[in-house]
Amino acid sequence: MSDLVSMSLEDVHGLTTRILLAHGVSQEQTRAIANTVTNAERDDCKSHGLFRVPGYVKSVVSGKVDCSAVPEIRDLAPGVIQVDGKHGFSPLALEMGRAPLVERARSQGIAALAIINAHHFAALWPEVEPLAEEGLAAFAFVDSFSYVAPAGGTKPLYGTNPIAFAWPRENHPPLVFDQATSASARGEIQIHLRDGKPLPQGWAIGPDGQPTTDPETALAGAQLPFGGYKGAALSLMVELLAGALVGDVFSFEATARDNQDGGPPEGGELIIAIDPSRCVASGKQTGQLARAEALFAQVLDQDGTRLPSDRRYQARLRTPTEGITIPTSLHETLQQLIGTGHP
Ligand code: NDP
Ligand code: PYC
Repeated sequence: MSDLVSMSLEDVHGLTTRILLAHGVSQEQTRAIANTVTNAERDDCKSHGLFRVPGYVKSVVSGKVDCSAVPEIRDLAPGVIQVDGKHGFSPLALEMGRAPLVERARSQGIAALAIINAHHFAALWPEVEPLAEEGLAAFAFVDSFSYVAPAGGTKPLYGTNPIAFAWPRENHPPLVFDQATSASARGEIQIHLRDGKPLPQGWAIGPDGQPTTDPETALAGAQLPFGGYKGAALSLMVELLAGALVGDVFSFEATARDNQDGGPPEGGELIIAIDPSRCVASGKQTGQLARAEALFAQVLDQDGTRLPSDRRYQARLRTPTEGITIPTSLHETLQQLIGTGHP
């Protein structure tokens, strides 16, 4: 039997939907998660696609997440909107906050969306790419569980805390980067464990504080920030923005209050959107987007380069017709989740 199962994107969406509905997740939460999972598979983001569905289910079965939650939007200031996820999953909260954020960024020049009380288990580019499609530059920050040692330390404290950024382009999809502030996402280590592969050097240390390439030892120990103290400083910043600033938890607090069901952490998130046309004096437009294109051209002029997000966009061209593959073991797990309604 092949180690891989082929699926169309429609299959991905349908399977995710059936599993979540079978576990009592509301129609609206299900739709938003199924879109997020399908888009991750479409863009070949394997650590945050179907791989995450068993975790979503675990958090429903354990009662950690309110799978019928209806997020609530609050107006905190002319340029600040809050969406309270009401202890549900984050994709619906994000979806509900997007249009008001765009409207405020256009009217104020810059605006922020603070999401609180939401369980985030996804890639971060879906936060910013649609904003750049609306002509805005955007940042997003989210914290998670304590996985990463601070620079010089050996015990997990920070989350893997990704940062995403998007820039609008004319005649191209947006430029987007989305990266953990750790040397790797947690999901990448879990996938190495599943696939029986050693980790690259520099991703983690074991509980004894010594470097390790063994995924199991790494998961029991601590992940390392990327680039030493520089990545650690960015991770600290994410804790402050997605935790303290929006009035939600730090990663170590999310860990302390979690029930260890293997599902997503609950916490906060900050998204900032900026309207480029409001950042220069009227009548003094500098052709910001055209200038950016000149920079991108210089990057691409050098052999061996590519722009961040190009790999995803290449996958996006391919997968609607060619479909995707997942490991047979994951496919079996997912099939069981429809049949039994249990993880
Ligand atoms: P990667 O290191 O795989 O990629 C980071 C970024 O660098 C991407 O935008 C990628 O673009 C770009 N990139 C990669 N190679 C090149 C290159 N040669 N030239 C230019 N750009 C390049 O991501 P991570 O492992 O850090 O994170 C993986 C995912 O995990 C992310 O989506 C992140 O949001 C998610 N995550 C989620 C967390 C959460 O709490 N929800 C926590 C941590 C991570 P491209 O995509 O096109 O390859
Ligand atoms: O892959 O590091 C990760 C992660 C944490 C929460 C969701 N994904």
